[in-house]
Amino acid sequence: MSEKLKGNILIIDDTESNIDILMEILGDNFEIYAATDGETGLEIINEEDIDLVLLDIMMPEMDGFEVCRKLKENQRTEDVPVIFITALTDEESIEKAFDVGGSDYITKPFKHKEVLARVKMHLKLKYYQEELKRLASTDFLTGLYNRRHMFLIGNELFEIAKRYNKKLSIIILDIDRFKNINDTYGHDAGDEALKALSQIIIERTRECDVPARLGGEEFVILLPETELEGAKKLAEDLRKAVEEKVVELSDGEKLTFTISIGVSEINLIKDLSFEKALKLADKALYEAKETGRNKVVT
Ligand code: GH3
Ligand code: MG
Ligand code: MG
Ligand code: MG
Repeated sequence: MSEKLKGNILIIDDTESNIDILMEILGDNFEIYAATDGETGLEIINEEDIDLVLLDIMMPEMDGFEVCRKLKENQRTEDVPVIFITALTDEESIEKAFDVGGSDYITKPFKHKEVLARVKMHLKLKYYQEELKRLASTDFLTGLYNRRHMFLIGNELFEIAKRYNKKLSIIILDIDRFKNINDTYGHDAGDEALKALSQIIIERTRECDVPARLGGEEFVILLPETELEGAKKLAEDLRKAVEEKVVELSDGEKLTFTISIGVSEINLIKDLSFEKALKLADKALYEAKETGRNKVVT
């Protein structure tokens, strides 16, 4: 990561002079937001992209413990680190601060360099945590989601679709005669084909779609709020785009290839699980392969 850490820091303290001092310590390195009461602080954190909170404990109306508790209950803000910064030095308060989800505890009067160092450390930790989370759900070669993430989200989307009677379609696709591509042009060329296909998928899917590489040369796209007709249209679009794509290899060779696609819409009554719905799409893919490849079957 870059040497200069960036981040948006929210200071919540009912004493304005405390805010001023903290701003002086942190203002050069970070974007600072400030609130003099918990309610306002929670509003800011819900509206802005806050990376870390410096939180006073003793405040009228809502104290810092309560603010932290509320912040940790909210899925949007639960991962934002909270550093308590307070005049309270008793053990019970320290224990409570960590119990309600605080990441650190600094007592007033504080040392300026220590505040800056701790803030930087917690921002770094947050960055690495996010990076780990991202890596755990990403396919390294293509940048699409990986198999693990697809199943995780697939099961979630399936439950949502069932509960709220929403549409959900599944596209499963596989490169035709991929073994021949590897055998003829080499494994690196095969990888280039996988990346080109992924790019085509990314360009044609929406923000809420879940495009994933299942493994090898097989891909799945989950399409929330999409009926079979819409999914079929996208599938046909992808098939054509791949057919027309010419991949330029590093040695100047030109590579073309095709894909076969199976499509299914989750039938809320018949299908009892996400896995079963996926199997239906897979059956359609198998049929596409059996009946000539480079086609879409539902
Ligand atoms: P079909 O049209 O029936 O799908 O035939 P196919 O040759 O595409 O299918 P098959 O399953 O026989 O071969 C898949 C090949 O994909 C075999 C394997 O070596 C190759 N493969 C799997 N993962 C990767 C990868 O990450 N990169 C490359 N270059 N090849 C891979
Ligand atoms: Mg106070
Ligand atoms: Mg194949
Ligand atoms: Mg395959």
